[in-house]
Amino acid sequence: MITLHRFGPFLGAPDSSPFVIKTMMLLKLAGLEYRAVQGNPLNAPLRFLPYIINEGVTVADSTLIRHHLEQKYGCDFDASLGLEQKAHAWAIERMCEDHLYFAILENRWLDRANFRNGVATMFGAVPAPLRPVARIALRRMNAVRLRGHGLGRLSKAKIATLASCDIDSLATLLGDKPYLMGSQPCGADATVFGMVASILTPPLNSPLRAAMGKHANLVKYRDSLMRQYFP
Ligand SMILES: N[C@@H](CCC(=O)N[C@@H](CS)C(=O)NCC(=O)O)C(=O)O
Repeated sequence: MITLHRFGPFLGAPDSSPFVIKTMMLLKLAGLEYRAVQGNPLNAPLRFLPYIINEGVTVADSTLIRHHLEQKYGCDFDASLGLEQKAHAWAIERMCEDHLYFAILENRWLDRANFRNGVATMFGAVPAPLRPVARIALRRMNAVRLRGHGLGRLSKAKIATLASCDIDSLATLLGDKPYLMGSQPCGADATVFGMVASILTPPLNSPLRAAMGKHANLVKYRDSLMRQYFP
């Protein structure tokens, strides 16, 4: 049995982390049963969620979890893709995880109202007296992470402009296909769905949500994959 350490459902989305949503979807695509438990990033191997424990083996990082599933269970998430499509899929994943994600992070953690109405409500696993300190510590940690990445050094307006380039590209790449690469879901759908659902679903006031909401195909994609994988 695979144990997935995750945060938990978040304002209508399957989890507060797009990387956890990605991992859940990969497990579903692979047809593998798993048990989801409340994770604590402070005890996690990389101080991040998700991580899994599978027959005594701990694997952290959603992409390394994917590699582990491929190696251990022989699942091929990209069986329907040619080499060039696999390269596109990888590039799209990197755009989402290493760029767009940081705009989500800024919007959720640094915007005061979104922080209060969103991630600040996710500290139920922390003992009540420690919650205020944990909130401040994690908010600071994410501010440092954003600055280290570089996106956090830009103004809110510039972050929104750059994130919109990602969002518009995703909409163009998806086109009118049911999945990112065609009529079959592939590994990158797990990443893209994680990001799209994380931006569109929580009712937070966000320029990213507004930009994505203008793309009917991304909204349809979120609705359709949500129905299929997270009914
Ligand atoms: N590269 C990692 C990124 C994971 C990540 O950034 N997780 C965030 C949540 S989205 C986290 O656990 N942050 C620590 C925290 O919120 O305390 C992956 O693919 O799993």
